[in-house]
Amino acid sequence: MIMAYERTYIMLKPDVLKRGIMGEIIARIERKGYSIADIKMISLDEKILKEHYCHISGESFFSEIVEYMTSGPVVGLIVEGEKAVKGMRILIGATKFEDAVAGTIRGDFASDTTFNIIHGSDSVENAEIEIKRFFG
Ligand code: DGI
Repeated sequence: MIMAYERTYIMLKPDVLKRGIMGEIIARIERKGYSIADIKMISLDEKILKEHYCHISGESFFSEIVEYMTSGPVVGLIVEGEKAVKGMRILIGATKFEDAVAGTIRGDFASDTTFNIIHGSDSVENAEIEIKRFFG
């Protein structure tokens, strides 16, 4: 069987630490069979957010995203496993609050589209860019 072992960049947004749900989120990632290759707490600033979220930096809600994402530390993770990029996106769930179904991380924990608690890279190429951006 051809295996597609990948790594992806996952970021637990500030309310994960504030709400004390980091353990539960990481447990779900591990239960799916992925491994945590690296982890660190990071304080973001507007400059790095404009880079990371360049595709939405012109949107009306962007200032709210910056305010949220700088409201406390985030936890950056490198997650590895079979087709981890797509698999993590499925486990994370939809971007919009109303579309995130029960059983996904956002579906079970997010309180709003802005406060959607977790980020996951959307392609293998972006995963490498984001890992470099946040882990150096
Ligand atoms: O890859 P995603 O995080 O699922 O989605 P994205 O890259 O399109 O957007 C980045 C983040 O921006 C997303 O996690 C939450 C926020 N966002 C996206 N669309 C909206 C939004 N926030 C608000 N308030 N309203 C939106 O329509």
